[in-house]
Amino acid sequence: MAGEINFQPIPVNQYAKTIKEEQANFTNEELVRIYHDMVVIREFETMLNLIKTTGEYSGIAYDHPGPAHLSIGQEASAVGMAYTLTVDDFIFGSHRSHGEILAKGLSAIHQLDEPALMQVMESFFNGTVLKVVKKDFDGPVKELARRFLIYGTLAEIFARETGFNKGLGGSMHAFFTPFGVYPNNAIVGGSGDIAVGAALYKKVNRKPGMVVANIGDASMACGPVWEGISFAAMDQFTQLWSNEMKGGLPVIFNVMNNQYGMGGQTCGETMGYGMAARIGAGVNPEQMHAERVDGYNPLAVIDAYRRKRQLIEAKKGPVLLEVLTYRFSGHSPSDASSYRSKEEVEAWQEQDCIKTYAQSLTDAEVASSEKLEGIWAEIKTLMVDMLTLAINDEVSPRMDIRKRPEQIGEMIFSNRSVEAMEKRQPDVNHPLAENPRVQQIAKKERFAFDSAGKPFSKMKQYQLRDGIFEAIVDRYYKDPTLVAYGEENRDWGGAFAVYRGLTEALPYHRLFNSPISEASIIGTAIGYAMCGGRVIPEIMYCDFLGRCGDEVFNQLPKWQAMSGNVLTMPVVVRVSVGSKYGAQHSQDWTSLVAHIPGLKVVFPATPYDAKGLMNSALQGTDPVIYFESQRIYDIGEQFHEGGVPEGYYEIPFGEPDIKRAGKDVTILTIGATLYRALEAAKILDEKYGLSAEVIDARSLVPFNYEKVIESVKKTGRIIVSGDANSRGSFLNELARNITELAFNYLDAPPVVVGSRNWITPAYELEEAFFPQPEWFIDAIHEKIVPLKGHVPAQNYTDAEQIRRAKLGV
Ligand SMILES: Cc1ncc(C[n+]2csc(CCOP(=O)(O)OP(=O)(O)O)c2C)c(N)n1
Ligand SMILES: [Mg+2]
Repeated sequence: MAGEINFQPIPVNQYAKTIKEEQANFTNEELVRIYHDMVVIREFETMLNLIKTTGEYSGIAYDHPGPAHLSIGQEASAVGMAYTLTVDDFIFGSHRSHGEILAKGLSAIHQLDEPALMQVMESFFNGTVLKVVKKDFDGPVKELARRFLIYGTLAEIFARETGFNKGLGGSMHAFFTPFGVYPNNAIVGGSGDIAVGAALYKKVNRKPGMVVANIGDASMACGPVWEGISFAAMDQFTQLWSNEMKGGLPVIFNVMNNQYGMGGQTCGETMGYGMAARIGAGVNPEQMHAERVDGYNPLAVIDAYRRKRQLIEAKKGPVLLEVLTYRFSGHSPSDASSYRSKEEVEAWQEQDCIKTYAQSLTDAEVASSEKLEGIWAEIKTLMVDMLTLAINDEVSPRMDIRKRPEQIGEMIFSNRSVEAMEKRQPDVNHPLAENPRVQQIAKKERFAFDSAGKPFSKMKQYQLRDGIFEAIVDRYYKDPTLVAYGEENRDWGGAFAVYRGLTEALPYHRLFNSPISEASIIGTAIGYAMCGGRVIPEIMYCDFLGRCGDEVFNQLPKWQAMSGNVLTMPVVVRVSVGSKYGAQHSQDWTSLVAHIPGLKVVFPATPYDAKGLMNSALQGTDPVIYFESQRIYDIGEQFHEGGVPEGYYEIPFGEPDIKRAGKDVTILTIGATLYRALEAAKILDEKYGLSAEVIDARSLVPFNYEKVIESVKKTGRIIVSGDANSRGSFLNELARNITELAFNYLDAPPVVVGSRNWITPAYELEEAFFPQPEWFIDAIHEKIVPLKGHVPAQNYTDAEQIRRAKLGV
């Protein structure tokens, strides 16, 4: 049917109240407080700027080699954003968020009463930060808290252990959750999807407050921002989620539009939207309630937040707010700002938000200029005091990595065992026993073979997908915070029928379909976990990991340590390794994630292991990449005597498992290759009289080498195999470590039998690509011990190895 889409006007700088008019909404004290908070930010960053550019502040010399991305000029936008937010409202930010930390912190200090503030300060890192700022200070609690905020942030920037994140976050990532300040992100746009996950957490778990994603104008071109917006704007929140869950996500995308990326102008030079608020028009019928406000007037921003909060509380989020501002500081103190004219900067300085606001206060006789100057002078003294403390190596030491060299290593994982992230009744649709899938599984054979050793039919066998399902459904009934989502997770039954039955068991808000948006699937899961929830995001095919590269490589693994262990990250990412669908749907990228510090990586190949490892993953508090192979979703349990237990059990991460005992050669496998290795073992036994011990790695990270070394001690020979293409793979990592650790027991160097360094070809050609049983025999013959009468089909000679490497294939 012919028609047209109609858009609503998007308000631009509509605020026009005078201070006199605003005196109806603010006390004079509050109006002065706004000035105070802006000056705190200005002075804090002026101090950093001077330290970076001249090496001193107020006669105090200091060398800070790390970053200091300053927002001098933007103070009104930060204070306006934070002023009305409560401690239950969370903010996320960017690489340039010192101002937001301070503004939100000062807002929290203003709102919390003295006992609550003391409680926060006393409990944070057992009072370590408090101890520093309390010494020789006997002023009021609110002032103590202000010292605490400024010092904690500054010490963090200077990488001191007394900083808010033990010095592991630093300038671009500092945050302080007790005041509702959540991670700031050095990856431009990184908060775009993470913040949405925090809003999802609040909604699903009925937590008060909303979430603000503070992002730069240049981040409007970033994938995670678009994907976060798309996720937040899904119609299902209003159309499919029911009862109290019905309604939009409580999230505001706050674009701090200072009109520049690093040097590129986002208005025209590097973008085409003109005004960032325009973007809202295309997203949903509500146009995200988009609006541009004057970020040079704190009262205009506060006014917008008061109005937008009503929308959020009426469950009409998401909201897009463009806060127009300007920073006098370049990208960093070393930026000479050659891309903008002196006249432009000066014109904005003329309008300086602090100067203009101060003028309006004195004009309206809210405060005298002497009073305002006095406030500034007092803040300067405060900065001098906090700087003095923060650079004093005795009161503000760095982590003593000489004394405790493993300290950072100890912070990479939280390694906790937590049944439920919160104690309360989980939302479920029926008792587990009534679930159709549970009833169907009850009729299955939990061991693949009958008493005569004959396999049951595939339909009858309890399959690997059943093992994953059992662990997940069990956790759903234990942990009320658990949610799972991804593409086709709900009515489809999950992409590979793993979730069949979950739809009946769970309301929409605990299991739902996401947009086809891998960055937001993982990014929102990260935000969800940061706030205290447990989550299973799913990536339908391993090959799609590239679409969430930043989230998987930069965000998920790092925040536990970067937070100084303030955060945990109970995120179990299910990743399915494809088969049959060619080059973009069949890659095994275990090696990519195993390379990244901070991720645990497992790849079960049997139903027993699948259930036990999933139970461990879901009992833990660390990010886990849980690989599944589409080749074996329907495989039955062939190894664990008595079959897969019905009850709960855990398989510890990192423990390889001997699937076939032998004495002549060890074959260590990752994932579904196990079954090809077992076929090879059979051939070796029957044709060549060699007994192979087959070990299933099960985990990649962590990994305990002891069992493998024990095996090599016995066999003196080892093949390492998996479906990853061999160059740069984890298979090589295993081989190298085994060489080192078992050198004295080896008769030949460990041999890697991986996939070829090619594209994965069509299913019909796969046997030329993935390790086949005969490849093991060929490799043994060529590299380990000649097998009598064997004529290899694969070329495992050294010359061939060199030739392939030369060609890069
Ligand atoms: C993914 C990514 N790309 C590039 C950079 C380098 N970089 C740091 S800040 C910046 C400009 C960001 O501009 P904007 O989002 O407008 O924030 P602003 O710096 O103006 O506050 C760039 C390109 C980065 N940190 N992350
Ligand atoms: Mg910018």
